[in-house]
This record gives sequence, structure tokens and C-alpha cells, in this order.
Amino acid sequence: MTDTAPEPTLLADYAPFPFTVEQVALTFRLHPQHTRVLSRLSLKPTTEGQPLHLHGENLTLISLSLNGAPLPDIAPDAEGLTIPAALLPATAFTLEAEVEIAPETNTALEGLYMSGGIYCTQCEAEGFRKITFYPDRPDVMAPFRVRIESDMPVLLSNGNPAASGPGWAEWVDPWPKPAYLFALVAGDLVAHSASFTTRSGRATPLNIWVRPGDEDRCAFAMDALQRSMAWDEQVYGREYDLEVFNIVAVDDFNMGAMENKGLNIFNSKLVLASADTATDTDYERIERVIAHEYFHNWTGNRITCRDWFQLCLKEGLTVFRDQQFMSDMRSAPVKRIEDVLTLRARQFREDMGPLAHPVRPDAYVEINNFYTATIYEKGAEVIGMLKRLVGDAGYKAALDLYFDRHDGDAATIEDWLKVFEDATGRDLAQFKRWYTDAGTPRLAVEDDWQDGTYTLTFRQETPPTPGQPDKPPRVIPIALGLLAPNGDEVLPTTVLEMTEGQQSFRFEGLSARPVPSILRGFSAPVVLDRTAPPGERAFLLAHDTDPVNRWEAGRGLAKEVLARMVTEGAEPAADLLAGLEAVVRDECLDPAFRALCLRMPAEDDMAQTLHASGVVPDPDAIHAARKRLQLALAQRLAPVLPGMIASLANNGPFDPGAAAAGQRALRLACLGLLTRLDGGEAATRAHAQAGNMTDSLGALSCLLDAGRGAAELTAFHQRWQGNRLVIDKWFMVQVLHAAPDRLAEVATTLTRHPDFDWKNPNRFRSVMGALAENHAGFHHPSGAGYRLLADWLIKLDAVNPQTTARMSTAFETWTRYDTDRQAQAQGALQSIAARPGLSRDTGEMVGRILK
Ligand code: 0A1
Ligand code: ZN
Repeated sequence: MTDTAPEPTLLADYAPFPFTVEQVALTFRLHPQHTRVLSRLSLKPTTEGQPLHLHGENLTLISLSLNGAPLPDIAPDAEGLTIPAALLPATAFTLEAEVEIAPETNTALEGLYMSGGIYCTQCEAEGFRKITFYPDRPDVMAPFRVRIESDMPVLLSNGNPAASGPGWAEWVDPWPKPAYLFALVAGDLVAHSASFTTRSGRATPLNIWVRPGDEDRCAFAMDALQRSMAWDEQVYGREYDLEVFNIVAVDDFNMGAMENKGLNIFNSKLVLASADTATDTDYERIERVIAHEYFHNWTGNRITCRDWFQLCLKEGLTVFRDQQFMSDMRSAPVKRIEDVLTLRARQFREDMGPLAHPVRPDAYVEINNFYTATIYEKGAEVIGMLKRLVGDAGYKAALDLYFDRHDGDAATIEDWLKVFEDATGRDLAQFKRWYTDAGTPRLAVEDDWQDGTYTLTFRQETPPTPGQPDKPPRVIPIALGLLAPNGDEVLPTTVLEMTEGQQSFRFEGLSARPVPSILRGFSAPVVLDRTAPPGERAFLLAHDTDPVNRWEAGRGLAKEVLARMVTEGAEPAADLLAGLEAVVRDECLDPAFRALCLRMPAEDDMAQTLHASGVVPDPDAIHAARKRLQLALAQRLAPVLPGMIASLANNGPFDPGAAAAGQRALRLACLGLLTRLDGGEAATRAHAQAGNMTDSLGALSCLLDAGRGAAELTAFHQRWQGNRLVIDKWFMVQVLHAAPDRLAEVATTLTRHPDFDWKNPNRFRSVMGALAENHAGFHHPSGAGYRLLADWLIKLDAVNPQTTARMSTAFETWTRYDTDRQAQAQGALQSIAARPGLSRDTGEMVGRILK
């Protein structure tokens, strides 16, 4: 553990910066070891008699001057430098500093670093202070002028190109921005270029910059960008605001991508795609993240956050916008189901464990640890609820007001809620609890039928979370439909507003007891506790008009059946198998939807569900039960599987669109089931015939599940040697599909492979992230999975704290399991915590997980 526990930063301590930055001028003389950064800041005091504190970390100060006069006595400390008030003029002044940094040895990938010979930056959240001395906080917004001097052929920064010559280029960003949106790239890059004409007629060049050789894998990302730009104009009335938009793809990146003003920087896996190298999941992610980063131009950049506690202001809203975009581009119900799956797998898991925190936290030690599913995904759900409560017109009016009122501001959640209150006249005081209170509410339902009146009674309760023992009731929008026993809808979707701890809703004049379809479209991020009467879920799986709830009914049934298989050794239930068969055979249904219905609940999801119902989950039993259920389903569908696999084949050119991807998903789901029956014969043929990466990797996964695939793996590696993104898949697929007993051995062997470049976050995640995702293997009773991950996290922490800290969340569920497993996990966590020199990032995470 770090020697002294670092002090947390508190929301309650916010105070404005006592200066404005009128202009920033930066000059970079790039060198791998000795980059010089010259800064000239034009500052103006806003409050009298305040010292000037500038952040700065690991900077070698070469010179510092104020209005041209050197300040030889000012020496930085570990956090930055302070110029006493007595030395500062009462009016505007200029501060100039020159520092030296070494991008080549910056393995943390924050600030200015090098990736594959390319200089690039990552400044969110607090990376700019590793570049120069500056008030590195989001509420300090300033226009930037940047000069880059380097012999690299391509020199890029934010904003518009101003001038260039051999070995230099200048960029001017006219839009005041916080330092976290600063970016610089210099490298031997080539562009895939296109353009977009904005609605007011400005033709804007668009460039995606990649390493030479990669330019033929940018077309899909470019198309996604153009569609995003058009969509934001049509749906939100937001137009692009610079003369050029640049995207750069780099191989070494801690996260997915970054919305730097006019110069988005991406992890290359979220840009590069071709049919033979990228799966449908990759294509979908690329489309979503390209849109997400572009949408940040208004929600994040033009309107930014006052402080990092307000992170969900930009992230929740931008995720909500990217979800809307994707649902317009693809199938809305399928998209919603995928979002619900992600929310439960990542955010519910977080909310039920030691890392639970509010959508707007009020304290943090390391802000990088708060880029979480709660801020992003739950932040988006909260906006979805707000929209449901105020209606589409209210939402539009509120957003128009938000952009009008706050353009150019660093805003807060209070500002955000106020625009909704002002635009719609609604009081949102109770709604605000969704931002301030952590935890997933549980919603218990009981119903009653008497004399033609149907009554639904809901009770809400949110379990305690760290630091928040008591939770007052929240506003919960419950979208409800009622179905007659013949399947007719007798109440179309209606939004009930629950505001009390317990509340009843009555429906009169019905001729028969209806079947309720509750929480349609997953209208609120809650756990629905309903002991459904026998047959109700199967009925809804067959009849619900709301596709999300139709899927949910099948899912709920599958979970019920699996839980009984795990805890009572029950047999796979016939009504589930019959219901799934009916869905799969129904050709009127979207293949992507059918594929989702066929996907059994993940093992971690089952462990979460069992734990929440008071059962200690046994990972081996869950693994075995899930396999038995898949086998039973395969046997039930045996007569139709080969025919479906054949009929869903497409031998035409690859189409990355949603419809074709849905067909591939259903075909692979069927192939997975058939593999349970034929031991991999069909998968071997499918792998040999695969014409794209989705089919190839899908068939390979089936083979590995069947204990085959060794020759295919060798051939795969040989074919794709040299393509880092595909080799990541080669590593990952082996770990994900390793038998639980062999997981630690398989993963250890892979870490000894010459291609295991562990300092590259994608490669590290492809083995260690996959290790944690192999549920029964990671939670193996020997503790080998825990120890392997812990040892590697210790090793990675010394070079890349941010990625290490994120990956430590693999342990966040450790208290769910039996005491032996808990002891093993605790030992592994303690070995990390005890490491001398452990980073603040990982120290905070492990400390919270262990508490
Ligand atoms: N703001 C980016 C993602 C991002 C977040 C944090 C980072 O470092 C701590 C880096 C990137 C987004 O939402 O896409
Ligand atoms: Zn974002």
C-alpha cells in the first residue's frame, strides 16, 4: 500500500479558480527523450490577492518568467508550482515557462507519449499537467495556439490549421476549452479522407490518420462519422464548428477513444475494420464509439463539466446520445436489449459491490478510477428516465435550452436539471436522487384481481452502499402493458410514476385477469423482484408486444430454470425449451432478436442473481448447469439446426449492416448448439469455409468449446501474424474458451508467447481481461486464476497504473463466493495492496475492494 493514504478530493470543497486564462500559446520541440514545451499563458486575476497555483507532474523546469522577468526562486513540488500573491500584478500578466519531458519513456500513456513511433497525447482526466504547468481543471477554459516543431511528416493539434512549413506546423483552436481536451499528434501517418457539408453549407474535410498500410481499413469508420455528423444535425440541431475534423488511430491507448477538440484520438481497434479482420461486434463498437466521440463535440466540449464530479454530465448524456444514434441506425429493440445486458453485467455488478458510487460521486482519490459503468451507463439510463418522464417534446425543449443557456460553460448537474425544470415546469428535487444515491433499487411487485379491477402494488427498496446506509424512495418510471389471456393487449404501454416507498395502481373495467408486462423497454435501471405465477413468463415470451419484455420473459425463465438446476439439481424445464423453440422457428422475428433469445444468461450474471437472492454461488455448478441447459436446448432444436445454419449462410459480399450481422449471429448461435451434438464437425467445416472474421472466430470458439481447434489456432496465428488487432483475438479466444481446470495453465503459457507484448493495453487485456471473464476458470477453487491476475497486475502497475486499476475490478465480486474462494481472493488482493510503491490508482481500487 502507498505509505500514507492520499487525501480524497471532495465535491463540497469546490472553489472557482481565481484567474482567467485569456490565451494559451504552446510550442513543442519534439524529441523522444528531450521534448521541450514552451508555454505562454495570458492570465487575469478575478479575485484580489490570490496566489497562482499551477498543476505540474514529472516536469523538468528549464525556465520561468512573469511579464518577461525571470522567477528563479520558484521551485515546483510534486504537484506543481505556486507563485505567491505578492509576486503577482493586480491586472493581466503573462507567464512563460519552458519544461522538458520524455515521451518515449512515458509508459503510463497519460500526457505526451509515443505509440509505435507516433507522438500522441491523452490528457483526460489530468494528463495535461504532465505536459506543462497549467491550471489543469475542467472549469478553466481558454483558446489555444499550438506550434509543433518536428521532422515527423504529419503534425496535428486541435482546431484549425494556421500555418506550416518544413519541420513545423501551427494550429489555432478558437473555441475556449479545458486542458483535458488538448491533443497533439506527430508521426508518419497517412490519411483516409472524405468530407462533410454541414447544414449551413460548410464543406468540412474529414481525415482518419493511420499508420501506412492501414488506410484501407478506415472506410467503415469514415462512413460512421459522416452518419454521426448528419444525425446530430437532424436530431439535436448540432452542427460541426471547425474547418477540419481529424481522427488518429494509435495502438497503445488505455481506453477506447478520446474526444479532443477537432482531433479525436482512438485506440486503433475502434477504427480499423475490414471483413476479414473485424467481427460484427467490432463493427458495431466502431460505429458507436465514432459517434460517441463526435457527439462529445457539443456534449462535453462546447458545454463541459465544472469539475470531475460532474463527469456524468458529459458521459451519461453522450452515451445516451450514442445509444439513440445506434438505435436509429440499427434495430431499436435489439440495441435496447444489448444495452440492458451491458448495464446488468457491468453496472449492476458494480452497484451491488464494494465499488458502488453515485452517478455523481462526492469524493474521489484518483479521478481516473471513476470512468465507470455507473457514470457512463447508469448516467445514460438516468437521462432515459428523465426523457420518459417529461416526454419527447419536453426533452427536446430542455435540450434546446441546455445548448442555448450553457454553450461555452463548464456546467453542473444542477444546471442540467434546472433546464428540465425550466423547460417543462416539473419539480425534479426527488428525481435528483438518481444522481446522488448509489445502489440499484429493487422493485417488488404484487398483484390482485377482484371484481374486474386489477391492482398492482410496488415496493421499492435500495440496499445500502458504501457510505450510504439509508436510501429514501426515488421516482421510478414504470412502463406497463396489460395483456388479456388470449394475448390481446388490453392496456398499451403506459408510464406509471412511482414516487413512494410503496404504491398501488388500479386498472378497472377489465373482463378477465390480465397478465402484466412490467418495466417495458426496461424503463428504469432497477431489479424487478417478481415471483411470476407458473406459465406467466412463457406466456409473455410468446405474446408480449414489447420486444424487450418479450426477450426479458425468456431471459427470466432461463434464469429461473438455471437457478433451480444449480441449487436443486433440477432438469432443464420443458416450457423454456418450447418457448425458445417457438421464437427460433418464427421467421417473422428479426434474426438478431432470435440470436439474443438463444444466448443463455452468462455465468457471472447467474452468480450475481443467485447472490442477490441469498445463495452462495458455486461457479462450477453454474458452469455445468449452463452447459446442460445448452445441451438440452440443442437436443430440442436438433431437427432444425442444420437447416437453419444452411439457410442463414450468405455467400455474397460482406455487408457489415445490422441485418446481415443478425443473420450471422443467429447462424453462429445455431452452430454453437449443434457443436454440443456433433462434437465440432459442423464447426470444422464452417471454419474452413469462413469468408469473414465473424464466421471464422465464431467457428473457432465453437471448436475450442468442444476441446478441438488446435490446428485451426496454429493456422490462424500464421495467417494473421503482424496484424496486432487480429492477434489480440487469437490470444483472447483461447483464454475465453479454456476449460476452467486448464485456464491458469493456458493463460500462463500465453503470457510466455513472444507476441505477448504486455505493455500494450489491448494485448494485456486480451489475456488478463479474458481470464477474468472466464467465470468458472477465474474463480477456480485452487485460487490459481486469482493469483495469476494479481501477479500480473502487480507487474503492470509499475508501468501503467490506469489500466492496472481498471482491471483490478475483476476482483470486485470476491465476497459473493464461498469462504475458501474468499480467502484465496483476499490473499491475492492483499498481495497487490502490500506491494511497495503501488500506484495511487491501484491503491485506491484495491483498498475499496478489500474494505
Ligand atoms: N472521455 C472519453 C474516454 C476517456 C476517459 C478517460 C480517459 O482517461 C482517464 C481517457 C479516455 C470518452 O468518453 O470517450
Ligand atoms: Zn465519452
